[in-house]
Amino acid sequence: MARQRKPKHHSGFVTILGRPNAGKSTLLNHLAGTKLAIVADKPQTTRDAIQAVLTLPQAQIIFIDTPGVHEPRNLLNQKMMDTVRASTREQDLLIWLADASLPFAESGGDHLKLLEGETIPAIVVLNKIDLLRDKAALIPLLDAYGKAHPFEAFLPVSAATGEGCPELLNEIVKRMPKGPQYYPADYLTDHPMRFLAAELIREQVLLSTGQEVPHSVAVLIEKWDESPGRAHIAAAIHVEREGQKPIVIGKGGAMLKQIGTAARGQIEERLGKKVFLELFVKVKKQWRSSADFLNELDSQKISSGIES
Ligand SMILES: Nc1nc2c(ncn2[C@@H]2O[C@H](COP(=O)(O)OP(=O)(O)OP(=O)(O)O)[C@@H](O)[C@H]2O)c(=O)[nH]1
Ligand SMILES: [Mg+2]
Repeated sequence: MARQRKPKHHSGFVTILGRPNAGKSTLLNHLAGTKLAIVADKPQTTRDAIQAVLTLPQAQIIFIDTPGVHEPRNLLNQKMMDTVRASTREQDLLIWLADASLPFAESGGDHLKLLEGETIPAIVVLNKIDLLRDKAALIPLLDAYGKAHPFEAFLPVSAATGEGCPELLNEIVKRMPKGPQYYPADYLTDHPMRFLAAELIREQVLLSTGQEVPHSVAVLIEKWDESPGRAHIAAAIHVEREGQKPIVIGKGGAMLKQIGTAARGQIEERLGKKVFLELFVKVKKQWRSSADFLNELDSQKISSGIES
């Protein structure tokens, strides 16, 4: 890890927290200028802490996207909440991201106990302002957040359109301590390509299936053969119940084909080479409560990170 000290250079770690679906991953991707975290209109899409390193001439910011704050119901959920709590430690700034189109409690107000006693500076970012017909709707939210925690700043944004994001980035950079450039300028994330590929496949399953499948899906890469011009990847999409298998496969395999085509395109773009992607659907009963299976999923996160 190259440490380059420049005069007046600032650097720091910024964690993005909030309820599921608030738009944390959308914001991370927007700030990083590239897609590193998957996005879906289903709650609990993100299951891990996802790092995105933004290198500016005067600062380097390491953003951390986290799973949505929720009440854990199984081992996977418990691990997700452990990840959330661990991601609040030793940070320079916490962003509490709230969906501004919802009332205070649903937007995240009910889960602010996570920040109780927290001494790390925190700001509130009200997202999805593109959905508001009248920006005056922000006033009661700002008032309620202001009363609930000593937040240092309040910013309205739309992570989808980018509105308010330059102002947000200014606020963040301003709050970063003086420090070195921790990573080379082309370094993007700590997770390996294998993890991102599995996530991109899972994203397509989430986007293609209804409410009955998302939480039950896990993707394991079973084969990864890369040559200079081509990659051969085989992945297993695990579901929890026999009944979910035909939903993911679709009529005559149509759904699985659609998932594969969309995921392959994105993996090819990231790898910069042709990809042959083989997908299988497997049933692993109650994998969300299996420590062994969750460890296997975790092992996909080990190895070197991605550079641009
Ligand atoms: N209209 C609008 N939709 C948004 C905006 N930001 C995110 N979304 C949508 O909100 C949904 C959830 O976005 P994510 O980025 O996956 O939310 P998240 O907070 O990471 O969710 P979890 O990973 O489940 O905790 C997706 O359908 C996004 O496209 C925004 O600014 N405006
Ligand atoms: Mg997310």
